[in-house]
Amino acid sequence: MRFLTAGESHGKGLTVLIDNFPAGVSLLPDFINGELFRRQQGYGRGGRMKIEKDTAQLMAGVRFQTSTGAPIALFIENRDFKNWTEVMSPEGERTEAADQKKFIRPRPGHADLAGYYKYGHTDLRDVLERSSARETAARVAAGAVAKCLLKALGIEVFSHVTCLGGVAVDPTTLPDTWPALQERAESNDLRCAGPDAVLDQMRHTVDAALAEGTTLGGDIEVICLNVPPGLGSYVQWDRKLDGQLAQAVMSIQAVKSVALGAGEEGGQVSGSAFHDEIVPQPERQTVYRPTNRAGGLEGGVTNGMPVVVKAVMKPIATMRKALRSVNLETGEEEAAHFERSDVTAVPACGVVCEAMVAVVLARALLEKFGHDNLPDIQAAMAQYRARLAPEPVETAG
Ligand code: EPS
Repeated sequence: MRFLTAGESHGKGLTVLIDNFPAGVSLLPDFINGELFRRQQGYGRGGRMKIEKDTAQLMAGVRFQTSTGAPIALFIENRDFKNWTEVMSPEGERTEAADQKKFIRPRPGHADLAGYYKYGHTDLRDVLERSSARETAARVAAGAVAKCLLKALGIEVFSHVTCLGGVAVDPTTLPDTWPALQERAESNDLRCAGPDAVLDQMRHTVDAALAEGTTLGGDIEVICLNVPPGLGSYVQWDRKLDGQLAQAVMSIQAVKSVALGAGEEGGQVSGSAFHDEIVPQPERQTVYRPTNRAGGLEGGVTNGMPVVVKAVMKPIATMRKALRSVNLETGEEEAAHFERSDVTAVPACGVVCEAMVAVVLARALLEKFGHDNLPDIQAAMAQYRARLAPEPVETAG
């Protein structure tokens, strides 16, 4: 299974094509649109989200809310396009309006300068439009389709924000069960499971950044429950699932760092402190892992513990208080380009991370259990799980 996206931030819309998705999976439009809605929320979003109301039109590969095994196509309209028709028209000639929206002062941290070098664009709008995080709506639609498959196989994926603009949640204050953590994160506009005081501090920090004309990044944790052991492989570098997860999450706009479990601490502690011991659980004739610092993967293979992926999103590169840049036509120093943007999109980025993780897990499951139709996949998975039974006990940590 793979997916591709097409579409510009202020173009007609976003197209998603999902190939090699099995038949027989229930794909409810309300669920897909609910995922798109989740991505549009979040404290610190800018004016654009008041214009858009993302909905995915199911264009192909789905009949009566069930996948047919044919390629799936979805389309998400950009409502804002009606304000940009003269600037973004694929069919018309270049207009004066397009020239007015042209910019040549690359934003540090954005793809502007790199895209200028690579594609030879003389109007950096041609870079901005495709590199924009608007494209993440398409990823979330693909992720929603992947989640439908995961759900049919009993696997759950959710996320929470653990730090925003330097305001970090003390992990000891988080709810102590996964359902409680998920519920707490879904209940607020920061998608954060920390206490109210921390949420207030985060909102205050966002307000201050808005006033100052700057932007904020943050940290996200994605958790996947009931993932069977044995997805991915250690036998070849490109089959390692940890590497595939890292690539998928790192490819999200503005993500600059990805870790699995406690991976970032690995350089600071000894092996005795880092690794998750394997202890017998005789009453269930299986093993128990008292900790999950590996984040559910050892050797690039899932080990039966929750898969935990951590991502860091850098602050958004479009800032009212612009950094130094260069006018690419004159070569003179000028402030970087600014146009309407978000102060932060970290809560939304959590939903995008879930989507990318869901796609990678779905792909790994299909590789292991077959691609054709859901009942066959479920039967293959049940047989595998029966061979392993009883499986390792999932820990909470
Ligand atoms: C983005 C800039 C803003 C964001 C946009 C990503 O858009 P605009 O320039 O139209 O205000 O709102 O995000 C989305 C449209 C979205 O759906 O997430 C950018 O330059 O990356």
